[in-house]
Order: sequence, then structure tokens, then C-alpha cells
Amino acid sequence: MATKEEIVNGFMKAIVDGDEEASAKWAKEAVAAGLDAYEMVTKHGGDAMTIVNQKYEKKEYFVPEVLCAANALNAGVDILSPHMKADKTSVPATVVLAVVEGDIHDIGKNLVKIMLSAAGFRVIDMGKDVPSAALVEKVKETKADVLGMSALMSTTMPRMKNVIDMLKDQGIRGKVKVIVGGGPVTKDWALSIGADDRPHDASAAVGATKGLVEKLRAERGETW
Ligand code: B1M
Repeated sequence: MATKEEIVNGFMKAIVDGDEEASAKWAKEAVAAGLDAYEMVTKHGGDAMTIVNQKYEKKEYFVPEVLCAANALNAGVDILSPHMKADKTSVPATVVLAVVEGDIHDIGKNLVKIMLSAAGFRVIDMGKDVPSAALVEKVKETKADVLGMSALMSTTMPRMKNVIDMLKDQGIRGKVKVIVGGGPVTKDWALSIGADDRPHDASAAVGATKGLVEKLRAERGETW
């Protein structure tokens, strides 16, 4: 049996090399060895993507190599995600989740979905590159308790404000809590555009969602 160090290094190398088969193999080894599935993806998978990003910035890698690395990380996520555990919520609620319009970076959003679903929330995943109006419509149609938006680019972040402004214009901002996240999204900026919270990762998104749903229920005068 491989050691933890060998598994982590093998998994990271597979991602950096864009090798889906090797990533899946090391993910299976991690499960067999009882390693923490969430840590494998968010810490070690995240560190591997940081190395990929450095190579992209140094022009050693171009978009195709980055895409292969993302696919390799996803191959590992497929194996590891059933083993990710989140504390079950006692406040079931509906969350509409999406990557904003113009942005196709969906790995982080997919992790948020996995963790919220594992915690017992009903997650309606609208995918990536989702037009603002479609998001607002889905919130109305499903009477969502929480709207979660992800953006990985400084150029697409402003869409989050767009959506929040549309919720205000349509008089429904008070009916839904909004969380936002993704690399360039800071807490200060999130609050400045009128979001309720900016969890820094997928696990933090679970705690933030629980807290906000409890707050929403209290505002509505509902008891649990
Ligand atoms: Co691109 N990309 N990319 N990319 N990419 C970045 C984001 C970039 C920072 C790289 C760089 O230049 N150094 C840069 C953006 C710069 C900017 O801000 N303006 C960039 C660029 C420029 C581009 C293109 C324009 C490149 C081009 O075509 N010339 C293009 C744009 C496409 C588009 O969206 N329209 C592009 C394309 C791609 C790929 C398709 C090749 C691929 C995405 C594949 C996919 O997602 N299916 C890709 C990738 C993989 C990256 C990097 C290398 C890695 C992103 C990632 O998956 N990280 C990225 C550099 C970087 O971030 N270091 C980069 C791992 C993931 C687990 O982390 O998504 O941050 P993350 O999610 C975390 C937290 O942020 C948080 O929790 C997650 C788990 O901990 N979180 C939330 C995320 N969403 C949340 C929501 C929440 C709560 C928490 O609540 C709702």
C-alpha cells in the first residue's frame, strides 16, 4: 500500500500532467487508504491547480494544458466526492447555484454543490455561463431560500452585482439570501454589492448557508 505522501504526490502530479487515468487511480488509492476526500480535492487538488496556474502565467502551459489539468482534477473528484462528508443540516432548504454569465470555470461551483448536497440541502445546479435573468427567474420559480453564485474572473464578477440588482428591482431581494464565491471575490467586495456572505471554500459554504437559512426563517417568523 502506498504512503499518504506517495498518494498525495501522485495525485498532484497526475493533475499537473493532465492525466485523468492516473488521477482516478490515485483517488482510488486515497479512498482505500482512508485519506480525507475533501482535503484531497480542495487542498491537494487546489495546490496542483495553483502549480498549473503558475505554469500558465510563465507561458509553459496554454489553455489546452490547463483544460487537461481541470479534466484530471474532475476525474479525481468523481471518485472522491461520494466520500466527502458534511454535517447534516437540520434546516433543509433550496439553494439555486450557478457560475455567472461569461464564466465557464465550474470546478469550485461543483465542489460547493457536492458539499451542500451532502449536508442535505436541495441544490438546483444551473451550471456555468448562466444569464443573470435566468438565475432570477429560477429563484422565483423555485422560491429558493439561498442563491449561490460563483465567478473566477475579475471580468465576470460584476455579473453578481447585476443579479442582486435585478432581485432588488423585482422586489424579491428580501426573500432570498445570497452567497458569492470564487478566487477574485473578496468578502469586502461581496458585502459592498449587497451579498449576504462570501464563504472562502466549499466547506465554509455549508456553514454560511445554514446560518443564512436560519436567519431567513427567523425573519419570516418561522420556527424549527
Ligand atoms: Co481559466 N482563468 N481561463 N481556465 N483558470 C483563471 C481563473 C485565471 C486566474 C488564470 C490566470 O490568468 N492566472 C484567469 C482569470 C484572470 C481574471 O481574473 N481576469 C483565467 C483566464 C484568463 C481564463 C481564460 C480567459 C483563458 C483564455 O481563454 N485565454 C478562459 C476563460 C473562459 C471563460 O470562463 N469564459 C479560461 C479557461 C479555463 C479552462 C476552461 C481551461 C479551465 C476551466 C475548466 C473548468 O472549470 N471546467 C481554467 C482553469 C482550470 C483555471 C485555473 C488555472 C484554475 C481554476 C480552478 O479550477 N481552481 C485558474 C487559476 C486559479 O484559480 N488559480 C484560472 C480549483 C478550484 C477548486 O478552485 O474555483 O477557486 P476555485 O473554487 C474554490 C473557491 O474559490 C471557492 O470554493 C472552491 C473550493 O475550495 N468557491 C466558492 C468557488 N465558487 C464558490 C461559490 C461559493 C462559495 C465558495 O458560494 C456560492
